[in-house]
Amino acid sequence: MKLGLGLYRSLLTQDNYAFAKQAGVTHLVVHLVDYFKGSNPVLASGPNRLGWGVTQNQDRPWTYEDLAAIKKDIEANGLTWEAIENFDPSHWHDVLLDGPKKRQQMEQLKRTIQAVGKAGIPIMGYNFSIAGVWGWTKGPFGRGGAKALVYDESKIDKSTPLPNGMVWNMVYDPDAPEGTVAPISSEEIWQRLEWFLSEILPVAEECGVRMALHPDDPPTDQLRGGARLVNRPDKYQKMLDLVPSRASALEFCLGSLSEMPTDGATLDVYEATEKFARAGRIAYVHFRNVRGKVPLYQEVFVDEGDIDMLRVVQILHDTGYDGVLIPDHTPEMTCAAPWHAGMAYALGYIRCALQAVERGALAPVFAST
Ligand SMILES: [Mn+2]
Repeated sequence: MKLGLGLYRSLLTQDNYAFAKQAGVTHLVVHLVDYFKGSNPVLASGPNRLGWGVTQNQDRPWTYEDLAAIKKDIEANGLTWEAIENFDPSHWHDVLLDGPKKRQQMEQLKRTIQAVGKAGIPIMGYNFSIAGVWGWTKGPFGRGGAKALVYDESKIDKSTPLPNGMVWNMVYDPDAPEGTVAPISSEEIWQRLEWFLSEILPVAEECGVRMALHPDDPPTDQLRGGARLVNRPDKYQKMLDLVPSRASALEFCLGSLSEMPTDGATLDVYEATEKFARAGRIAYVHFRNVRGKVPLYQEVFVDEGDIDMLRVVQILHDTGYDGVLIPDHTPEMTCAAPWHAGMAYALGYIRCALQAVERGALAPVFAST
């Protein structure tokens, strides 16, 4: 197994490459989504009107040259580019929303996957979600007052409609007419995913790129009027069965899996890890811990929380998983570099866990091993 770190494009700097290597990281997962935290009063009006911000890549698809230049930079710094974390919402909003540009955007996504393959990036992560990551609060809720995220449904209206011009908790069209996105049923969202997969997977197969689906974060039944997709561990299998392809894989988020309610689920987080690792379907792992489940949970440091992370590492090891683990997100620590300190803490923990499992120092999980 390999130690990785997720970095936004804006964080691809010499200092951060050095930081990663100093922590023992060999592989990077890059989040290429650029966004602008604007101060436009119209956009900012109303609760969560702006979300993460305004996407900045309208009509500017990623080209092979863009990707090759980033890859060259990463490799010149002694690291390997393992995966792209997500599509940019401005590149596929109408694929998600079944809007008028969906076919045009789909064709461009195929060209993007061809560029990803040509650049030699083995994995394209994606999160097929209308609302995106929404509804949480960030504050000093973590151990020792660390800044961490809490999702508490008693404090929000999870049905708050999504404004026009917004998807995936980002604004893709600041000039969209007033109004909100119509509610989307579970059947509808699964149909949209099926169409997307049937279009993209043959291209991905051809280009040697694995498409890796992130589950819902938060894994609610619906959010902002849109039904969710993978909000139980079992629904990963439903996704894989929807359009069978060797290019279809999982962005395996332990935190999101642990946040899922247990009703209607036949797999827990350990069983899901075993099942999908044995099947060779895990493209890479988001290695983070959490306390609680929908409707109330909190993100915590990797060494506390509901998941026995060492047991997960043992399962991954015993089932032959050989991919990358990244910390995903972590609580931020009180110091001059809160994000870096949180990441360094998680990376150190994961590195220790990997060394321990490799020398047989962890308690066995399976009787036969
Ligand atoms: Mn995740």
